[in-house]
This record gives sequence, C-alpha cells and structure tokens, in this order.
Amino acid sequence: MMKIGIVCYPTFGGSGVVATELGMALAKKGHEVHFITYNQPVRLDFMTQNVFFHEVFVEEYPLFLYQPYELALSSKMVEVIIQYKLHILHVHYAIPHAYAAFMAKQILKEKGIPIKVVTTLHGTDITLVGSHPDYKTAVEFSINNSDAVTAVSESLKKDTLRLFDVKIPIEVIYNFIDFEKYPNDEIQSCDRKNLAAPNEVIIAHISNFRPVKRIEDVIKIFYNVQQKVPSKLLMIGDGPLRETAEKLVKNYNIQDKVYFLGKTTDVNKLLCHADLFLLPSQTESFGLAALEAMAGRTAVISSNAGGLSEVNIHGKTGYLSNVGDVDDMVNNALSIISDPKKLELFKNNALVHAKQFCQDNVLPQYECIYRKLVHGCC
Ligand code: GMT
Repeated sequence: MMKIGIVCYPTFGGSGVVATELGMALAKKGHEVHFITYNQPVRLDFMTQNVFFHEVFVEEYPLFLYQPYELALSSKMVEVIIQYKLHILHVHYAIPHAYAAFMAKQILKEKGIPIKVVTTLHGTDITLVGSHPDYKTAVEFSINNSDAVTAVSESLKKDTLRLFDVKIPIEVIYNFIDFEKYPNDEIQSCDRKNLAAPNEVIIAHISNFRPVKRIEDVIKIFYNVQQKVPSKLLMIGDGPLRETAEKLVKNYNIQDKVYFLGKTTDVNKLLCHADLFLLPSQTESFGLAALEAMAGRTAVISSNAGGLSEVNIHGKTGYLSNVGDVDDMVNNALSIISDPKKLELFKNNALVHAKQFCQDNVLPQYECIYRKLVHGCC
C-alpha cells in the first residue's frame, strides 16, 4: 500500500477526469489517496474509502493583480506530505502543477523529507500553452526535474520531445476507462425514446466548447448529415463557444434537432444513447471523450490531430479526416449511418477497441512507476 498525493484541475477537463478516476481506482486497490486542488474534483466520489481531499485556498489580496496560486499549492503539498507521510506526489497537467511540485520537493529536502514526483503530461500543457515562449522555460525545467514523466499518447510524447529539450525518459500511459461504469446490460437497455424517434440516428459531441474543439465544424457536419439521414445532435458540455454554437444552430434553423445538455458527470449514461460521436478537434493529445463514447458502443468521426489515430481506428471504429475537412467528415458520417449493418459493425468495433484501454490494463502501469520510485523495483 502506498500513500499518494494527486494534484489536478478539479474541472470537467480530461486531465482532471483522468486524475480523479486514477485516484479513486488506486484507493479501491487499497492505496491511500490525497487529492490536493482548489475545489472538489467533479468526478470525485467521496464514498470511496481511502480518499482524502485537501483544498488549496488562495486568500485574495488587493496588491496582487494575479493571486499566487502556485505558492499556496506548494505550501499545501508540503503540509499534506508531512502530515500524512506521503510516498509519491503525482501531478496531472504540467502547468503550474509540476512547477509547484518542484518547489514543494525543495522545501521538503531542506527538512530532510524525501518525496518522489511523477508528472503526467496531458496535452495542451505541452502543445498549446506549455510551449508558448511565456511558459516554455519553466515547463521544460519542471519536466526535467520530475522523478518520472508520463504522456497520454505516443503523439504527445513525440510533441514533447520536439518542443522541449527533455533529458528524462517519457513513458506513454494511455487514458483509460472504468468499464464498471459501462455495464453491457445498461447499454442494451438504454432507452432512446425520450431523445429521438425510432428512425433517427443519435449523434453526440462532448467537450469544453473551446476553440481547439472546432465546435462550428461539429454543427456544420450535423447540419449536412441531418439533411440526408434523420438524426438528432446531443451537445454535451459547456464553455466559451456555446453561444456561437447556439447561434449557428439557429441560423441553420435546426433548433428542434440539437439539444444543448450542459455539463454532466454522467457521460456514460448519455453516451449509451449515441450512435455516432463527433470530435473534429484542432489538436487532441488523446481524446478521452472519444474513448468514453467508444466504451458506450459509439462509432467516431474525428480529425486526425495528435493522438486521435491511436484511439479511433480509421475504417474500423470510425473515420479520421484532416482538421477542418468538414465535407470528408460528412461523407464518412453518412457512409456509416446510412447503412444499418455498417453502423452496427462500427459500433461493436468501437466497444471492442475501447476495451484495450480498460482500467485494469492501465492502472498497474502507474503503480509500477510508483513502486520503482519508492522501492526501486516494479
Ligand atoms: O481537451 C481539453 O481541452 C481538456 C484537456 C485537459 O487537459 O484537461 O484534455 C487533455 O487531456 C485529456 C486527458 O489526458 C486528453 O484525453 C485530451 O485529448 C487532452 N486535450 C487536448 O489535447 C486538447
């Protein structure tokens, strides 16, 4: 049994979801898990035994234009590590977590307390934000000063090595799914009649509605598809481009076919209704949302950005197109949903492929890293 601190964003973003699911799964296996973040993580189930939550609180002070979150986070890390005698600090998303962890480690070193730091790179902490000149130096430093570094796809590992001068090995550990949340009987008994007529195909998209997700492409793809095949679109999530998406839906006059469902922690329950999932992202290190859709037996139409080709298998679980190639995505979507046999085949393939990413396959890889750092062997 190990005592593990997990630092993450507590929001609906993929990195926070992965960190929370990882922590809860580790706790179920008997490890003691301490979440350290500024809010209770949205997917955290407090009924899980061995799970603790430590809130990082930043006092507002008028002198500061920006409140010093990293300082408060480092202090909280030090406090929790000392009080609960943690063995490992696992930070998810490099900015600013890996940097704060380095500071905590230095403070603890002065007190004669060793702590091992694992950094998991999730995507935009490398591709969009981390490599920006404003952050690059500090991100590179904190990667190189971690005790172990993981990336969520081969593609993200490659991007990290291309964009930074990395002097430490990076291990790829994919995003994963807890299949207990996707019981087969639930998928089969999933009742679609509240959302669509029997002849309608259900298409879904989940994201934080940021520009990187190319929400307008989602609406354009659906607009073209529904002209040929009766269908409904579920827009799950929320974010800066929701209004833009709603306006576009109005302009296309398809309000009666598109449901904006907002944020939910029950994606598994909604996705079981879907036949097709759209993820035309500009960049996507892995695409946890696509994997969650596949676990709900949903075929995927996506872009070929980043690590999406490691998740969505072209011609088998769905199709991949160049970023922005809406016409190709429309044709691919129609080729699946206009043929009921093909749709069934792709949906089944998606579920089968998703099973490779089951929690039981992935969790031991993280545990092995922890054991190597703490005990010297896996
Ligand atoms: O996709 C987002 O905008 C959220 C982001 C995050 O960091 O919370 O997700 C990233 O991490 C996920 C979990 O590892 C990956 O599955 C997503 O692909 C990745 N997003 C991007 O690379 C844009």
